[in-house]
Amino acid sequence: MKNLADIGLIGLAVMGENLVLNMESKGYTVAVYNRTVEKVDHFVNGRGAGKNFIPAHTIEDFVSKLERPRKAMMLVKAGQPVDDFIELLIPHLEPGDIIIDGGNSLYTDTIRRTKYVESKGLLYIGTGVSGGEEGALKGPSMMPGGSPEAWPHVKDIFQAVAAKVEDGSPCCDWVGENGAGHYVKMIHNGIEYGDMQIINEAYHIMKDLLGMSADEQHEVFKKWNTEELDSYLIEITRDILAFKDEDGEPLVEKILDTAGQKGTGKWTVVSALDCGIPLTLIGESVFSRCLSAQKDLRVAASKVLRGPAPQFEGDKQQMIDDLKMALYGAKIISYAQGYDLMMEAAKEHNWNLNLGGIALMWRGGCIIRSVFLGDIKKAFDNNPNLRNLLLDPLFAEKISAAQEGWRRVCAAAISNGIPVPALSSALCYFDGFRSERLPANLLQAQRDYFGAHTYERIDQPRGKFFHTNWTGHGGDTTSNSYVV
Ligand code: 2AM
Repeated sequence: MKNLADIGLIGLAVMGENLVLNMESKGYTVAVYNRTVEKVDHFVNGRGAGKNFIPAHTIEDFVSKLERPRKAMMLVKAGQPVDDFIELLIPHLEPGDIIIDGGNSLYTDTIRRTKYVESKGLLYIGTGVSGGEEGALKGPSMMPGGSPEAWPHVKDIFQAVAAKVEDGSPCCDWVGENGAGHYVKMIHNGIEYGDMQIINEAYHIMKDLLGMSADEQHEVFKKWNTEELDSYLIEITRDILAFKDEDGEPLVEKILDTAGQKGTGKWTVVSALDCGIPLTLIGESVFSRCLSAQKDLRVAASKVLRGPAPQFEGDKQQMIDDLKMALYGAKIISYAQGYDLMMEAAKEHNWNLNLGGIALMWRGGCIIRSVFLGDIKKAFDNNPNLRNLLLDPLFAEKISAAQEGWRRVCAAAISNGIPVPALSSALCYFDGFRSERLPANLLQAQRDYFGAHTYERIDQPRGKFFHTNWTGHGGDTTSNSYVV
């Protein structure tokens, strides 16, 4: 075993243990440290026994075991513990050494920390790590951002441990400056909310409108997983639907219908609101979880509020095929919206985002991994300046082909009283996005009427503003000349 480690890791919880076992299995020597120091010995004498791990019992000891430039990675609880470890590490590091945060940090914290660590002459990386415990061990998706000079020093290690797609490409590449890696990880989680929500809506329709059993639904998901919807989330849904409780009944039907959330979906939507980007599908997905959590209120409401009793009279197989199209169309919208947000955030934060690379990073190893992401990578390879995914010729053709069935699904759900907030709002977005003219002319008139907010005219150059005295008794003062 080498005397010095290629990289060191602080934080031996399950994710940390699995990630270092993964690194070691790729030929790297790893120094390990943990706040509760007994865990270090427990690990090196347990799962790490006989392997190339160097145990450290103090931070000073840990740093002294690292090869230069030192790479000190943390996988600790997000928040204050990350700042605390940065403070503990800094006095022992030298210029050019690298601090890496692989936890679930909020990107604004990573922006702040990058600036701070760089001000001390050191380099910083904040990396999203997705794929859970199993991913950490067998190959996660990794999304690193931070100080660009740090990337060449960790590239080989990160790409060695990351998941690989069929052609061997690693699901890890440089994302961009400061908080870009953690931002992209946050968007990944938001997209995960959306992918899950549209699958849930399809399940709801199969169950309550088409009257399908869990076994029948299982068969549909099984087939879908061999086609263009092939993805991890379709795969696990297939398996969940087949899973029986002890009494032989589907377990899924015995689970209480109140969704939890840890906040990453919410933060994605908050960022979309801040950036002014219509991220409608993910927004609806977050709100759907909120509505599901109001269980007691819904139970009370169900006793007083009536809607149509679902009744399906069409061709069942046609509706199942339509559902696939609805999922596919909505998925294109969700990713188009997610990319739109990433592009806007990149502008605001001055990130040189690697857009095609992001699709490849999500292609394997993480929760949203899917065949679909390969097409997104191709779209950005074909046109690195693609302004919106819906303008890519392939996606434009695919969404166009999906819309007929997708519209039938939404119409059937709405007329039968089955909520499809994500599928339908995505369709509304599609119709809005492809509209040369929206009714916002009336909106501008209303704003000008009550608040003298002014408007532009279609027969005058952009940037020239008008105000009308709509009632005949308002003045000529516009809201540009006074602040209410
Ligand atoms: P522990 O084993 O000493 O609890 C995941 O919880 C990881 O984050 C663990 O390695 C845990 O260390 C560490 N962690 C949690 N809270 C911490 C804190 N306040 N300070 C330092 N490390 C912490």
